[in-house]
Amino acid sequence: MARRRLGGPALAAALALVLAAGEASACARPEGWPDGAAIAGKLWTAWWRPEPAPIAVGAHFSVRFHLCGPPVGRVGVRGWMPDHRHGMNYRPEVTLNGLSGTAEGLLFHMPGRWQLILDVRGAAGREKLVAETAPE
Ligand SMILES: [Cu+2]
Repeated sequence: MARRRLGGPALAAALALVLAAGEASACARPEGWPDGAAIAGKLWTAWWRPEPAPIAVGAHFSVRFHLCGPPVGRVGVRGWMPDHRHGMNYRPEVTLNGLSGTAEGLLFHMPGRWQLILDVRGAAGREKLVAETAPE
């Protein structure tokens, strides 16, 4: 009977995947948040919520987010309408405080399907976290 040993780099990679999955699922909703949604990536998981909620067409809103994962150097936040292939007419300003942050000055100018995109960068890498949403 042939026996294969799982060891070395393969085992390390498998363990890293399991640990990453465990970390992502362990990313709890931030304390004090009444609601919010999570986007799970490979390196980071983000909780986010709009303020005010729900998002209204043609009205400015902010997005609060909290990330679980390795240290973050920069987070870009933008909106994208995949069906129309265009973004917003506004560039939000992001304030980052450790793994938490706020993006201000977002506006979805059309009804329909929008994606909220968090472009997260840190020493560990870069990841695009995409949430599906729609203004009411
Ligand atoms: Cu559009």
